[in-house]
Amino acid sequence: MTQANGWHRGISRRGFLKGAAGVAGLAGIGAMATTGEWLAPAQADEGAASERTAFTYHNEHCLCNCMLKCTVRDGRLSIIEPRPNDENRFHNVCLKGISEIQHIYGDARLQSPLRRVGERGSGEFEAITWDEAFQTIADEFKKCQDAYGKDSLWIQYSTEAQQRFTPLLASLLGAQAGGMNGYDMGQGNGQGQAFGWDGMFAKNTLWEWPQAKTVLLVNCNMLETGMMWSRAFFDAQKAGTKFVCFDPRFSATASKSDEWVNLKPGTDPAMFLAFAKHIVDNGLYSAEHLCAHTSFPFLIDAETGEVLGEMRDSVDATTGEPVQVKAPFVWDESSERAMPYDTDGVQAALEGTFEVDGRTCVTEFTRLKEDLAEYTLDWAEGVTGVPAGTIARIAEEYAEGPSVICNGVGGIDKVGNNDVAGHAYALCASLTDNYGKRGTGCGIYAYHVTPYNAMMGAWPLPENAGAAPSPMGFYDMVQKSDNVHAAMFFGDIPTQKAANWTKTREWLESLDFVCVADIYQSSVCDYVDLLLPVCSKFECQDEVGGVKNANGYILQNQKVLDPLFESKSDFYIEKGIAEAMGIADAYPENGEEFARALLTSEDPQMAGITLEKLFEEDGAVKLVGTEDPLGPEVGYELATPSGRQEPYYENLIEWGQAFPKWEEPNEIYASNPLREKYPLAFTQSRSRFRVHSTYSGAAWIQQLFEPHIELNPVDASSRGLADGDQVEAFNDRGSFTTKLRLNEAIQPGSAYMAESTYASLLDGTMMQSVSNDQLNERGYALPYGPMIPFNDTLIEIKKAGE
Ligand SMILES: Nc1nc2c(c(=O)[nH]1)N[C@H]1C(S)=C(S)[C@@H](COP(=O)(O)OP(=O)(O)OC[C@H]3O[C@@H](n4cnc5c(=O)[nH]c(N)nc54)[C@H](O)[C@@H]3O)O[C@H]1N2
Ligand SMILES: Nc1nc2c(c(=O)[nH]1)N[C@H]1C(S)=C(S)[C@@H](COP(=O)(O)OP(=O)(O)OC[C@H]3O[C@@H](n4cnc5c(=O)[nH]c(N)nc54)[C@H](O)[C@@H]3O)O[C@H]1N2
Ligand code: SF4
Ligand SMILES: [Mo]
Repeated sequence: MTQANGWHRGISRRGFLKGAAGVAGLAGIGAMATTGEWLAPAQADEGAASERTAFTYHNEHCLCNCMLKCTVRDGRLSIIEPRPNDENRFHNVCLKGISEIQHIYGDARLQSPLRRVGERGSGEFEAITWDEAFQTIADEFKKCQDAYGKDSLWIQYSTEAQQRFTPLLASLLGAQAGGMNGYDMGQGNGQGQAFGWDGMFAKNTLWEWPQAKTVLLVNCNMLETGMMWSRAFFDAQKAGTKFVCFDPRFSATASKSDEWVNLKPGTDPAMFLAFAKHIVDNGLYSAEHLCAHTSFPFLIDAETGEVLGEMRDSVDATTGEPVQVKAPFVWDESSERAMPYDTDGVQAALEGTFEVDGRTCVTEFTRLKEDLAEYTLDWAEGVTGVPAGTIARIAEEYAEGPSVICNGVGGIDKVGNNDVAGHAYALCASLTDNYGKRGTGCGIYAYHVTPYNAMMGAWPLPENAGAAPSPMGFYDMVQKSDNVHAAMFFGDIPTQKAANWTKTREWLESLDFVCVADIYQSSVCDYVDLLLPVCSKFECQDEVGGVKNANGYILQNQKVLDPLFESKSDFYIEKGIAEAMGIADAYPENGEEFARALLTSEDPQMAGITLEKLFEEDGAVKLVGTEDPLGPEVGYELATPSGRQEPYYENLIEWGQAFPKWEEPNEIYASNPLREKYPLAFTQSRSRFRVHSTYSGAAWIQQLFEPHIELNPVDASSRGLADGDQVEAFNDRGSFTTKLRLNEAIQPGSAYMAESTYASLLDGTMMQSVSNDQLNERGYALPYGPMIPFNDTLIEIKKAGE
């Protein structure tokens, strides 16, 4: 494992250590340089060695939040195992968790504060003291905000970097703290409106799958991406639930499902539009359900699509402000006139054309039938590559119910037409009465393990504190002009939260100052001015390093070890900067004071959960009153304006998407002339061996999983490529180099890679160089904004160096 040396380009790690000599907190650094130096003696010393245990939680971003019991022997973290738990569902650990006993001591750690001495991108740094680092940051932040205003500073956290204490610095400095994410809400953008969602997840949980007859897994590899919740899949399968996995790759989840539907990438909307047509054409719906619980009988202007109705006074649920809400009309069959849908005794017509006040109107259902006309089974076979008979059969099984559509957030979520897919799922669920009852549902389930969330307390900030609003997400900021002149990132945001690395790199170079705080030497490190070493979740300065709410518990991050090398926690890094800026008074004294503030809450679910109780109960206390793993039944009363399922989106008429309408992906569509140059649709998704880039530099994990791109053997042989070749993947945006692996599980005409890995493991290149950054304009009209079309990317592959 030569990563640290490779990355530092000739300045050896020993050189850094010498440079940093004399810095407080350096204790023990020489002795713990590599795993090899400590593992054998630590084992040999068993028994004689001092031993203690402590408890912490692990990663958020693998969506598992395992509770861990850690054994420290002779000052070394030596054993990681699941924290004993009566509830089997939460008694978990994976290989990544166990391997932390090597990873946290590994060469990929950032060890001391480093200041860039060469050009940006040269990777040349010198070690400096924490005092120097804090003063430099304070000076640069002040310079920037004095010259360009408070919002010219951008301070943003990766998800994984905000799992201990709430970040405060952006709020205290009035800096921008990051806008919309641009990922993971693509299908949700099209799905949520029908059911009045306010977030990413389905309203019920995956524990009720045994009550479903069929679960459709779409763009979802949950057996790797929600590993610990695999038991919900297998328990339901044992109980007789049929799992159908829609994936252009024979994924781990496809391999365990009852049926695998091998559709072409980016074609999910076509699949589900054909489902809807088949359901409607064959009467696989209950007219009674449609009239009672959905908007299908609502009247719309036949020409404009506008929903007819009367305006009523109401109150906005979030702001409490008075608002006017439209009460839609239906056609009452007994009186033969239009009237509000909620009129007592109204007999709504499901279909028909009517004259209302001189306007020709149709019901939403009548419009749906017209809109679906072209989406025949044969058409869908042509687009998706799945036989028409298979599409028809699965649509019938789904319609019979109770059925679930469980979408992940990979695949199409990162393709331009993602919201159309989500909208089409919602349409199918609503048509077939597969929403609102136990064993039914639609949305993100695979990581939705508990419906219970606690409202935790907060550290009180000065009255005028608050982050500046971010007018755009990171993905936009790197492309458009804005007022940002300096930035600080906790984690590897610049390489992950925008596609097309060349543009991001240019943007980074345009800044006056960039600082990154991370545990590991991620790909972005070479391109910044200052690097700060963060300690892992196993290390704390105080006895408590964080508290959080996950999996229906309050979890505690206890000190397992003192911070390794010269690292500090994110909290103490923020506080150090605040001290240098003269605003440290606004911070809690220490972790204990911060934790107590977060545990002070009016939420009855948190009654009696104190810091002492968390220590007594080994770092995890279940929220009060959350015994039922299924959660409350969703019911038909939804937070939509009418309280019904509303799959017709009046606000999207101007986009031609009132009902979902097939739209090609942005780049990977079959007839794109660019395919002649770049014939491979390139999907990136997650792997059980990593949490995004994390574990890229974990030596033990690397023995099992090296960075590589996968191709079907057919595509490899037509290019003269063999398994194990070093290859270059490229398009007009850029290129990267990696190892090729042949895999029959990959559809011909596509390429696959697990995101993300360090540039140092890709010969200094970046996978993000090729990804598509062209946003779909419609995204700005949708609740969660535009999505980055990472997977809507065409590439070609050749042998490296040719
Ligand atoms: N090309 C391409 N790009 C993608 C995707 C894709 O499919 N293709 N997927 C996108 C998706 S869905 C997501 S969610 C994002 C995720 O990408 P990120 O948001 O970057 O992922 P995270 O896991 O939140 O953060 C990982 C980073 O935080 C660091 N870190 C971990 N713990 C801590 C800590 O306690 N403190 C600090 N300071 N740092 C810490 C890790 O070392 C690593 O650098 O990537 C997106 N980018
Ligand atoms: N171990 C681990 N778990 C994680 C993470 C991690 O980094 N590591 N990250 C978490 C995060 S932030 C996210 S966003 C989730 C994502 O996890 P998932 O929601 O499971 O998404 P992916 O694994 O990206 O992709 C799911 C599947 O979609 C398939 N796919 C690709 N294109 C298409 C398509 O056009 N149509 C269909 N139907 N399928 C397609 C891919 O082959 C893949 O098997 O994972 C989370 N869980
Ligand atoms: S990385 Fe593994 S051990 Fe850690 S939280 Fe995720 S699933 Fe659990
Ligand atoms: Mo994600």
